[in-house]
Amino acid sequence: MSTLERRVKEARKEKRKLLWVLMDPDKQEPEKAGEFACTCEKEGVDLILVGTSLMMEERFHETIRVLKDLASLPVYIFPASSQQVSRDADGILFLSLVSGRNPQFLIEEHVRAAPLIRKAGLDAVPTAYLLIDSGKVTAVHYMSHTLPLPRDKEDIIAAHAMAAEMLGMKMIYLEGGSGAREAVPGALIKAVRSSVEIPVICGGGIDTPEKARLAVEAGADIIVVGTAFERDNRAGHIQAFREALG
Ligand code: 1GP
Repeated sequence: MSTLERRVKEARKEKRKLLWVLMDPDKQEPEKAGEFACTCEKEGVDLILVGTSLMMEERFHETIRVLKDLASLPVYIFPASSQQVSRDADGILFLSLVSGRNPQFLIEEHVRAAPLIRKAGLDAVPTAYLLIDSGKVTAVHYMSHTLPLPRDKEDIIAAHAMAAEMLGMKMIYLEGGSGAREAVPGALIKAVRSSVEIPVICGGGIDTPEKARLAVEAGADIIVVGTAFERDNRAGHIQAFREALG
């Protein structure tokens, strides 16, 4: 079992919901990201994900280094491609875009990344990534050349989650896409939660503490927030999300 799975398992046993923050190296300087990580740590954030759908700046590695230097939170890569592997991170969500049918994100990038991940000694967590339609074309929808799952087709989405669990994946990531207009609906989170045993991560468009609360009440174990903290990264704002998770 990976280190991250063990941590999440413990939290679930204690009925503690987790708050993960997504940092995009394209959107801020490494030093700023480092300062923000320190605030996150003080406010009870559990983990930092680092990822970007394009990598327009050359500061992916530098950002991870600074985050690890300045804060002691675990830093995991949330990769968009096999080029996003850094030996300074603690681990990586080894994502399969199972909502789509593009072999590049079902096996191709994995084959390219696997030797690099092994060499870097990263904690790799096989994670099923399910992109859910959120009312607009998001970066991941466009860049991955895959169709998101229709948000009202709970049975089809639950079947994807079941298949991922049967294939041995260790977490489900229900994703509305960064900056999604609408977060993943509670009824859908419930449907997935009741279909699988493995932890459910939920992100995309969770831009208020209320939305975070609704997602965990519906059964999400982990909430990922990115855009809302890019807009306002003050301690009080993070605290409000933390409190919403109970
Ligand atoms: C994106 O789920 C994450 O992959 C975070 O989404 O930026 O909308 O918070 P937001």
